[in-house]
Amino acid sequence: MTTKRYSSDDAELDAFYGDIAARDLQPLWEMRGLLTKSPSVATLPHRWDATELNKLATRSGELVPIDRGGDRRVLALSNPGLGGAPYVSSTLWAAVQYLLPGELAPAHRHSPAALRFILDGDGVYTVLDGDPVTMSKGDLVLTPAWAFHEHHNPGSKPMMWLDVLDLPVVASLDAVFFEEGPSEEADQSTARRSASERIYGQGPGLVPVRPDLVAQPKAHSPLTVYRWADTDAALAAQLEMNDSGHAHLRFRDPTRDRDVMPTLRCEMQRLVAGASTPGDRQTGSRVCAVLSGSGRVDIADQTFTLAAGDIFVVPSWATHRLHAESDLDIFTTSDAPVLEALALYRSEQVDLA
Ligand code: GTQ
Ligand code: FE2
Repeated sequence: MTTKRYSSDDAELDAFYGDIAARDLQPLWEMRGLLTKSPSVATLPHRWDATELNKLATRSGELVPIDRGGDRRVLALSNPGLGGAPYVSSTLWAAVQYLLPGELAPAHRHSPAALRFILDGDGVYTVLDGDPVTMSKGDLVLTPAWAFHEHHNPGSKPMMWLDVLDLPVVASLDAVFFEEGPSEEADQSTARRSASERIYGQGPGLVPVRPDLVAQPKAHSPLTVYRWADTDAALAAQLEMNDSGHAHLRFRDPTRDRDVMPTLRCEMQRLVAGASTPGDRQTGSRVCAVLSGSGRVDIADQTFTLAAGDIFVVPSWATHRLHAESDLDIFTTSDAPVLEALALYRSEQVDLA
């Protein structure tokens, strides 16, 4: 018997509770907080400060060789509400990864999907199933589930970036698989543009017809990198089209009506100085990162100041509102496609003072 034993002041009922516990059974009628009116969420609103993240990542580079633990030098953002779990929310892993000049984080693949958002710097390239993709400030790089990936820093300066994975979702479904890659010396070629971009990222609405270039249908976008120049232009163009001072766009699979990956939604927002977003809340959790600018975010009953490089988490169903002090660019990723696929997605605007 390892299950919880309920107790009662009534001796007969108490004996009954002993007997059912001995058979690994529990009485629903004694349970509280199972079917709550609205989500009961352990994940807490939290913001990690850019200056601290940079300092601590730099120290990890001085102290820890790349080959210790998963061949990645990664600091996981651990949500203070999750009892020490290395998860930024109940459904998302978020981390900063740090790679020194000359280092290689060797190839592996896993069933959890990942993405990288580059908050600063350049010089690193990642190889996705053989396709080298350079990483620079503002770029979004996908690492779809089960794609081999390795990171190279052939440059002269260290680089840090944000990783987000759907690991807690996949782990809770007992579906984590991992495999090391072939250990032969990796291809050092740094193609200026990945094959993925040359085939699927050449222009809006343009897709290949030649059968030798059309990608096999996969569960994710065939475009694996979304360049900052394109995102920046799209945000600027939206701002020209309305006077709200708020641009908001979503990264999509260019060939199908869906998000970039089956478990992760990616969006970018720009607020001009002085602008605010309408308040909102949604089921599922969001991880946001400040690419540039300053301001603040209200999450539930807390307010956090925001500066470039800060990373914060918005728990499920927590109200959320952004305010820009200077022009503010914010990347957001969430588990929304998972909730949508299961018909559990809810969102609404909320009037916040
Ligand atoms: O870069 O391959 O933050 O496998 C966590 C797990 C990064 C990676 C993480 C990973 C990686
Ligand atoms: Fe990985």
